[in-house]
Amino acid sequence: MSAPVGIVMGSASDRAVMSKAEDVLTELGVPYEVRILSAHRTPVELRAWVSDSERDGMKVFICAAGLAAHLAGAVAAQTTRPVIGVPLAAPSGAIGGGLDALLSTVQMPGGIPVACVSVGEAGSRNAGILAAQILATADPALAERIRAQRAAAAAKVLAS
Ligand code: RP5
Repeated sequence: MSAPVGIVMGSASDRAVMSKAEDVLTELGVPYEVRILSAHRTPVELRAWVSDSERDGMKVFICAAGLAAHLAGAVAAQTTRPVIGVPLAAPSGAIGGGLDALLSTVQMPGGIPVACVSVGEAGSRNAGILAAQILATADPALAERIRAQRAAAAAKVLAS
């Protein structure tokens, strides 16, 4: 049995940013699995992981990469489960701020959707929340935890 959410990233260098997605899923009580697999460097292993995970019950895939960020698209090509793409600003990127990864992730051809969130840490956190929201359509207790988390965030803003 797979965890309901899979977080896959192209490199260990992506892990610090993707810890935001892990944190929010932990806060919401959603189990997840983390893998480092690359659309370009490990395409065979990536394909096997998506196929095995879908077979074993994974419901949502979060895919994060920098540079020519084809990871989310490569996963989406192999599953009909929802795929969330997180573009990252790779330190080695020559195009500033992750614009390369943003365009690579968001510009999917018709028929193979990727839900692309914002670049970097905000996108990482939002990817975790969005994955939880997808699961919450069939889980009222999780939906309530998401509502409570959002209310707490609003209260924090109003108190500042
Ligand atoms: C991408 O290339 C990874 O997702 C990472 O953001 C970027 C740089 O990877 P490393 O060279 O640090 O392994 O595939």
